[in-house]
Amino acid sequence: MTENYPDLYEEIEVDRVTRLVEPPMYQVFLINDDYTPMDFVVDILMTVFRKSPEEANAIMLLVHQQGKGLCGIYTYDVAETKVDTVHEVAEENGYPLRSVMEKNDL
Ligand code: TYC
Repeated sequence: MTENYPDLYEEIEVDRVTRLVEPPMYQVFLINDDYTPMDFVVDILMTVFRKSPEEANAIMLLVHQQGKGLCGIYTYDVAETKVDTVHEVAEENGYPLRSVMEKNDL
């Protein structure tokens, strides 16, 4: 079929290869501050980042002690939504909690 349409074959092949390329991934971090309550951060980690209570507590303590901690690695759109959700929920509750995303260059 496509042997009669070499251009079409090439397009299909390019499309197939393009789809196999993995999308760039983004690390999402929480940033420590002096005002957001620990329980609130644990809650964010469970609800926004789908962590277990134990994982959420461990990440919160790491952020509290080291200033910054990894919460997950996602595609651009998902990472951006996580960051926006953290800021929205924090603002609604009057806390200065910040989240940042960084391209994961491996
Ligand atoms: N440092 C905060 C406190 O002592 C807790 C905290 C942890 C805040 C992690 C932000 O991303 C954060 N209440």
